[in-house]
Amino acid sequence: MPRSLRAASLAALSLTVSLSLAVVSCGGDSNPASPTPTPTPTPTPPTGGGGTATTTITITGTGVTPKDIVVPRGSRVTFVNNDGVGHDMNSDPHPAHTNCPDLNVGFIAGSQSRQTEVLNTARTCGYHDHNQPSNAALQGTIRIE
Ligand SMILES: [Cu+2]
Repeated sequence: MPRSLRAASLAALSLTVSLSLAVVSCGGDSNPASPTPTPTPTPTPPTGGGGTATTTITITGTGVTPKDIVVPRGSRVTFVNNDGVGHDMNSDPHPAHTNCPDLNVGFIAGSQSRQTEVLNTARTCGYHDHNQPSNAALQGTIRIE
């Protein structure tokens, strides 16, 4: 074996050994200073960009709030109509409402609320007021995670 190749083999071998040692020492070093697990922080509602963590959407004269929400799978979402007039809330697309039929709550009279079916599939569903399908203030998304 040429001298340079032999040196390279040795270097490769020693690299392999030190990598293995690094993996072992890394795996065994799981923060020995804190034996008690860190408490899970309370979820903070505004998640920014990805939608607000809540299961309630409120309708007023200025539209829906919050427009975009995030819910865990298995949730129901409640539409609360605090407007003086009725709103007909349904899944996109208008007028078929077939993307997420579980959230087709239909007509909600003023001062009433309606709850969706249990939302079990992880996906993002757009919704709108069927009586004002082009009113962006009455549109939003529900992201099911
Ligand atoms: Cu519609």
